[in-house]
Amino acid sequence: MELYFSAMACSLASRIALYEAGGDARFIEVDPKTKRTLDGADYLKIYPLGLVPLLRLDDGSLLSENAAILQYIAARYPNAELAQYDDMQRAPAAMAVFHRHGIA
Ligand SMILES: N[C@@H](CCC(=O)N[C@@H](CS)C(=O)NCC(=O)O)C(=O)O
Repeated sequence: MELYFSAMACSLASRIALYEAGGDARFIEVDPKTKRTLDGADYLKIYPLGLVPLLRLDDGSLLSENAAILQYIAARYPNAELAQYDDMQRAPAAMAVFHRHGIA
């Protein structure tokens, strides 16, 4: 799995979650101005919107949006206890994530 991120950007949330979960991920930095990764790859060919974060799963699927990536990481690594699975605890956590990212 690979997480595309930029320094000092909102992708830090997904990066921290992956660290906390102990996920086996490669972290690939994207320069937000040039839209190139540090090894020179054209990020726009990977993700035409050019935004971070972007998570590439081992099967090649791409996930964007912090709110979606955070939920994916929490579900994939339940032992890290990043999310609550009781309905009345999960709903307020979802509200916090969606509000934080301007969805609600
Ligand atoms: N709603 C998206 C926002 C993604 C986003 O806007 N990322 C910013 C960094 S915080 C970005 O890639 N900006 C580069 C640009 O606008 O060119 C999310 O939460 O993942």
